[in-house]
Amino acid sequence: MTKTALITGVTGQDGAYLAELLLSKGYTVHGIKRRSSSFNTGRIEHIYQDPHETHPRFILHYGDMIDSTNLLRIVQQTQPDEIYNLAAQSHVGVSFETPEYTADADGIGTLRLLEAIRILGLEEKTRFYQASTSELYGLVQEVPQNEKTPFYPRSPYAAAKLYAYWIVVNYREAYGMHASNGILFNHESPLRGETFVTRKITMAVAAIHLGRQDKLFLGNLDAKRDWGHAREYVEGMWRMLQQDKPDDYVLATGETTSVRQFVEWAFADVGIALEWKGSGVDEKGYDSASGACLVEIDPRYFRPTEVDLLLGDPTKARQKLGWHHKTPVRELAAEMVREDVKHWKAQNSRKEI
Ligand code: NDP
Ligand code: GDR
Repeated sequence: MTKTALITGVTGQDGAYLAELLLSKGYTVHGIKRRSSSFNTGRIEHIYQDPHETHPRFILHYGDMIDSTNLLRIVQQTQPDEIYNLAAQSHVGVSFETPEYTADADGIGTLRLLEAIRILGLEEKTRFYQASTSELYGLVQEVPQNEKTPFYPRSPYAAAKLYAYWIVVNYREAYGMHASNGILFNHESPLRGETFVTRKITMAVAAIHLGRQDKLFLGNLDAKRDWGHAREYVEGMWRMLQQDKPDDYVLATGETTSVRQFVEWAFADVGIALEWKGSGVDEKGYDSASGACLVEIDPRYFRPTEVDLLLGDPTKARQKLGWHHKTPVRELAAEMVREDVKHWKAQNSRKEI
């Protein structure tokens, strides 16, 4: 029997990879997209199916995590076997500027979906995946971080996701729902949003290499993250929902890298050896060959409270789900730079037309 999945946040990085994966497994996939005045389906263009086709397997619905009437109706219409709740205001820095909205969409939005399942009497049928995050660990208390490490959120985003994490655990225990939290450490790809640090770096490095941009402005260079490849992480999400029992799992690589190191790698991939001079907000990165200043610090990108170090321990996922990451972070950086060079070249040739 074909399974039916509903993905919230289908237009995002993970939504696009997950939709592709589930379609390849024969699922019928429903996705929720937000109404926007500009085009927001670029990442799923390649799997888009005309709704006029007979029996389309990929179907989009307008919706929003802050509208429970709409979520209820979509769950009722689609009767999903699996819901993947990926929709969120997912930018940590932006959550300091839009804290109430972030709490509503990321925290209460999760409750709205769980309630939709309950109101419709789908507790037995519908399995639920929640996009939880390593940001829950926040202030470093223990390294590496695993499923038992205490949480200490350091942003409105992380506080909203903390509520979502616990309401998922509570609905699992209270109503016997098959609801699981994937505590995912950072995962990136050429589809990564352009304001997250890895993609911001690779886009800028590619643009500098092609002479389209002079300089890259960044915030905290010393933050360390456990970066994996998004395509591999969506496979882990799916595996969580195929288990007989719901549970919570960390997905991570078990390696951590500083923002500074990632910047050096990205420049090295276009043949530039970066040299740092100065300190604090006056630190700058120079092309060691030409002496040109390529990286500067802009304190605007500092966060009021920072998460200094994330390093995950994926042992439980390896043992119970048979999941492990494959792409080393160095290779991930190279792939992102390569794709962004192609991206800007395509823009150039479009300009010439
Ligand atoms: P993205 O920011 O790329 O995608 C977020 C998605 O949510 C987009 O489709 C966005 O729509 C949608 N969205 C935002 N607000 C709403 C709303 N109010 N109603 C409906 N849809 C909304 O995130 P990722 O794909 O990187 O991450 C997926 C999930 O996993 C998120 O919940 C994120 O917080 C979480 N996460 C991500 C990690 C990572 O490293 N990538 C690590 C751990 C957790 P639109 O395209 O219109 O903006
Ligand atoms: P993060 O990702 O906050 O870990 O959240 P992001 O890439 O935004 O930041 C990583 C680290 O880089 C530092 N940094 C900068 N960050 C951005 N965005 N822009 C800059 O210019 C910059 N300079 C330095 C940050 O301070 C931070 O320390 C991501 C999101 O996908 C969340 O949704 C997800 O839950 C977590 O990963 C796990």
